[in-house]
Amino acid sequence: VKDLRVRWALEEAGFPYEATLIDAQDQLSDSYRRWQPFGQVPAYRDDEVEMFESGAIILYLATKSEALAPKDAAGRARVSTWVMAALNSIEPHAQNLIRFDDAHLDSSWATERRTQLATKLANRLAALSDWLGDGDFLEERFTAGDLIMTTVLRELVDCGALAQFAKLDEYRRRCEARPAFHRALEAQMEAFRETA
Ligand SMILES: N[C@@H](CCC(=O)N[C@@H](CS)C(=O)NCC(=O)O)C(=O)O
Repeated sequence: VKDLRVRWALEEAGFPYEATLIDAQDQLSDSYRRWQPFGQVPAYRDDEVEMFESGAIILYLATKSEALAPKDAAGRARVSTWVMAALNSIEPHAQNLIRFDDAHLDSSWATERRTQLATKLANRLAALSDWLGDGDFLEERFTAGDLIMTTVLRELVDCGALAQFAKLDEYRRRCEARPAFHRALEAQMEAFRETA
């Protein structure tokens, strides 16, 4: 669930936060729809802003903390670029393949279509891997761009799409090894355990 992105960014920044879980009824309520028009999570608010869309929330938090983005305009522009690249250029292809696999279609047409989707995704992942090269992060240091990219790559672990991209998988693991990620994941899992 994409609240992990927001929790992780808040942990990297060292900003304390409170999470409120919503249920199916809240999701449909007028008051929640005024906050998140599609009834989805995450949504975020603080003393200054009320927001939805995980990418927008992360970009907002990045303006508040150098842990997420450099202060200079050029460095910030690179962070926005990578956040949008993760969400617009990689995630749609990842989701196409994941949704297709979820449908468990069993026909020769399905096999052909899966190959097409997997190839499109692999082309994007190959380009990303080329960019990364032997670097640790997408730019010189960890930023919100790596944070979002890692959450997108995580979606691909189960379908095996990362198997042929060892550097990307190492990159994902490197980012997930950050203490802030562990705290965020633990907090998310704790919320699930409490409401299970
Ligand atoms: N583009 C949105 C997508 C949010 C999203 O997909 N949320 C999922 C959980 S990860 C959700 O609320 N699903 C329930 C629904 O769509 O009704 C974002 O990044 O915040």
